Amino acid sequence: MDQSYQEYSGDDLIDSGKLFSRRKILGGAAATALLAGCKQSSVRTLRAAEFHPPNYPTSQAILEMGRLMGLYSNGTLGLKLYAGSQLGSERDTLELTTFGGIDINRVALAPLNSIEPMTSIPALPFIFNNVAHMRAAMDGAPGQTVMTSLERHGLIGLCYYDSGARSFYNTKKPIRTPEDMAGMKLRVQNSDLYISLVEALGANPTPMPLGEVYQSLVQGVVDGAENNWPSYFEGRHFEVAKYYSLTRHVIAPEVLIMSAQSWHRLSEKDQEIIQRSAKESVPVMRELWDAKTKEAQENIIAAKVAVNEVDDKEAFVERMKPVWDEYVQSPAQKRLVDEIREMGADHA
Ligand code: GTR
Repeated sequence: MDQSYQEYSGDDLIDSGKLFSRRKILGGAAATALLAGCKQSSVRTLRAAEFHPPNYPTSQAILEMGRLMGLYSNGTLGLKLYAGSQLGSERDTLELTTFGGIDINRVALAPLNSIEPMTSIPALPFIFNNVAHMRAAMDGAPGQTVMTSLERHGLIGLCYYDSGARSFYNTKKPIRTPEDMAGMKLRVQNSDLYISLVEALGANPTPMPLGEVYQSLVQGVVDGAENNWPSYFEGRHFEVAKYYSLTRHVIAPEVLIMSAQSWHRLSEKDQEIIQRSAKESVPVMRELWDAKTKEAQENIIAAKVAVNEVDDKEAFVERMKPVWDEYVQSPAQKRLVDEIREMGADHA
């Protein structure tokens, strides 16, 4: 991979457990530099934001996309990646993206949930049977429907990246049944859907940015959180919260979006190159993701984290009925749910 596209500022704090706090240190200065704009030249350099560190699969996939953009445009299109949350939380960068301050952004569906109700559907608990089901649905018509829904918010969907399955972890005890979660204080992403999900399980949700979770676990502000293997590992949360219970309650993808303002400034040819490069970065991302998940699992198990399966997945599924009722309301949402469910038959 051509590292010349990798223009983040280098000193990633990967071992410190403070990785996700980087924004507090660099955010202001980096954002000012960013908004001051790039130098005029014959190369159009798009600014991309990524919360995760430079070595994370999503960051590497965005860099691959930049490499492909350079290749297909004979060097007239470039990409500058601001990885490691230099530009702020996903919520902050999303706002910047909608008005064109950031061109390309990789976000989870959670921060989009409050903006566009269709994005809640792939984030519904237990909607996908497994990762293969999620990949098939999001690569197909359901994924396209969700992307199209973003356009009315000034966002162009480029492609989906994997995010594995999210499970609960905490500092107290293994979670085997929903009853084990009663009264637990759990960090959630800033999304009403996640708040409802945790409440339906009898626990107390605390929305906060990912960058604050490590300290909050240390200080007992929260008892736990939920995430996939790589984020539980990269954020060093496993050092503090030693119980990881495989609820696999959400298998939502992440999405690479582009500011519609930036998009409409490009020629049709450049738009095609960007679209093609994004699509071609997906298999690269998936390979890196699978490897990262394996690495995270091995390290977490070696660190003597107590990993457990839940007693009965159906008991958790059962509790999610009110969440579905609350977040699946419009006919378009219902159609999307049906379409995704139908595809599940091939991925039982
Ligand atoms: C990670 C995901 C991030 C963010 C984070 C969180 O798995 O890659 O985009 O959603 O979880 O929990 O805030």
